Amino acid sequence: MHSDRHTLFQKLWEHYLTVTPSAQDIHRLLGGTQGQAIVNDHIALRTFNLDPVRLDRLAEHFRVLGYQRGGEYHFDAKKLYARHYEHPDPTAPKVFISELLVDQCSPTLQAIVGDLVAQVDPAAVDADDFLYSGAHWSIDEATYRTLLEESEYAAWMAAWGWRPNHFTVSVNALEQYTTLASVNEALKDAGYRLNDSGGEIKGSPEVLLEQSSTLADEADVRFRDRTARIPSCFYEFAKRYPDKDGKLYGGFVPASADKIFESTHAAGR
Ligand code: OOG
Ligand code: NI
Repeated sequence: MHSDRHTLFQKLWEHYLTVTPSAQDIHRLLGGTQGQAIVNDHIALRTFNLDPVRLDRLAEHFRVLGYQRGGEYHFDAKKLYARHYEHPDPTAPKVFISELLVDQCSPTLQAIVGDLVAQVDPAAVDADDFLYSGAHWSIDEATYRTLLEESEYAAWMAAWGWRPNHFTVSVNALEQYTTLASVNEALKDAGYRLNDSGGEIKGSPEVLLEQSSTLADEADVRFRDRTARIPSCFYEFAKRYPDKDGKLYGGFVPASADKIFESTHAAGR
């Protein structure tokens, strides 16, 4: 595990960019006209609720860096459970980690995913690079398609493995843009497609968080039998509002998160 937060996030960012080139361009688009660097609100990671790769094991990489448990979130229809982690240093990005509740899925999915996870060396889970180590297996395209019919999340994990699913621009920290709507307009003007599941803007000032995201980039994944272009990772934009004590809300909103997950869907492209 990394002993330095900045090194870990730098590595995560580099690996994210290899399959999400639009993030680098959007970074420039939103930050290019100002001296200040883009602030990352949070990253998200995905996993399965199977040993040795459970949510808790991923969270351990952040716990050793001083992160603490935040809220927990349930997504019954998608069969997902999630938690967020936050750091006493308010400039540290938050971390949103979800896991697929594999035991609630079909016997076919359980068999496929069980076989993939069995190929992970348990020692690799604690290694420095685990959170950006990708897939620890090789699958054929038909297996990917079988998973895709039941759970887009499972298929995404099978194709991409462990890597940050997205980074998030803190709109609060942008100088040129004050509203999420104006960020969205700039992105669309530049030709980016937004995830409009649940509307382009998820959440509201009332729930203290507004979010939007691009539709995931597409990147080549090497299946055992052939290489195919499939959705990879996306970029998110978040604006937080102060609670009644004047403190910026630091949690997540389940109804919004439920739609953000769909940024990796291929439907409607
Ligand atoms: C996470 C989706 C939820 C948020 O900010 O609400 C999320 C994912 O797609 O893995 O990131
Ligand atoms: Ni997010």
